[in-house]
Amino acid sequence: MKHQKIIIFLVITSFFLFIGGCANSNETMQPSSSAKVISEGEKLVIKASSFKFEPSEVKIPANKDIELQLDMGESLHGLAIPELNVDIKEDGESVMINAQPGEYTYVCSIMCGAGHEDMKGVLIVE
Ligand SMILES: [Cu+2]
Repeated sequence: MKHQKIIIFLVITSFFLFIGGCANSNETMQPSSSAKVISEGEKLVIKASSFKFEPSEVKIPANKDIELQLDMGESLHGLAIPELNVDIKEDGESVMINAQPGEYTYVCSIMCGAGHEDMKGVLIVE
């Protein structure tokens, strides 16, 4: 009888360890919280200012038409995603993008000053 109790105890303990292990591995699968998530039908507005993009990390669904708009107010910047043939240079201008899964870098395409080279963002498509 004593052995049986020990075995039951071990089975229950390992069961909870197993569940705990699964929960932990799921946690590491969570997307990083810093990326702004755009769902299908939502417009992606990227704000450009001196010298950064907001958001600088954004996630969109793959193989869906997403409207991408550049918002820069009074400042003068461009928004280029070379791999997607995107190069917006007017405030409020928008284009439709439809991308394969992957990570694409967006950059400023107008020489805007000292921080120009630092104007970068990541478009995560998945
Ligand atoms: Cu620039």
